[in-house]
Amino acid sequence: MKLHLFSGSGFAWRIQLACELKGIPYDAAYMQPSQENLKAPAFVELSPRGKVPAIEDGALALSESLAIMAYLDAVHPERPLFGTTAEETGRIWQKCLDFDLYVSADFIPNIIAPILQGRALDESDHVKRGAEIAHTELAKIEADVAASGWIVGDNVSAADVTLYTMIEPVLRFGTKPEVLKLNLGFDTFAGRYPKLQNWRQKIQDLPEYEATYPVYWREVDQQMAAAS
Ligand SMILES: N[C@@H](CCC(=O)N[C@@H](CS)C(=O)NCC(=O)O)C(=O)O
Repeated sequence: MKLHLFSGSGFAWRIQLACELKGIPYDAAYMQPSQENLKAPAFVELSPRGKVPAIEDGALALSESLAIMAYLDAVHPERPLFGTTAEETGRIWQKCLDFDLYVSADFIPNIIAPILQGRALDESDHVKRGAEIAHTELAKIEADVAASGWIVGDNVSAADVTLYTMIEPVLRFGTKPEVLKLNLGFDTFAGRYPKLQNWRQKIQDLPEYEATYPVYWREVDQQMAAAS
């Protein structure tokens, strides 16, 4: 199987995590995230909206991270990511869709994109409002973490993978030194959301996690560590 991605894409990170957790081998086809590459006809044939991730598995080309995770879970049923009972499957899908349709709809355009594109300080009211909505959503998620510490049920599932790969970019970019002055409240995440902090740690402690950490993030981390 070939996975088309660029490093730092949270949506592609989902597929890397899913593959590692399930032990599915794949070839990572990294691309530069330019519009020229993403909207090239050959890539649009694989991913009609010209977005990563996309996979090629034999004759099948598939895009949309949730669809790819569901496909992989159906082809490789061991270590299920979408539950083992009908109820669990429904609850996991509910969370995945809730995170994608509502939470990510705030995180990406209101927080991550303005910071990444260097316009957060110019659009501070917009970003602060985005952070307020984010905290309302995070508080709801915190209150709903399962007794096991996972989002649904007793095991890591697609709901954890879906949420984790959205929360990490918000925490990484929302705590950049230049945006701290906006007081977005992400630097106090651990104290504010202890269950979610514990949940982050559970994911980071998974033996499969390390191999999925975005290559580009690791390079930047190493440069920053060397400079300090
Ligand atoms: N709903 C899609 C979202 C994919 C997505 O937005 N990917 C971003 C990278 S994180 C992308 O390829 N953006 C490039 C573009 O939109 O031109 C999924 O779940 O796979």
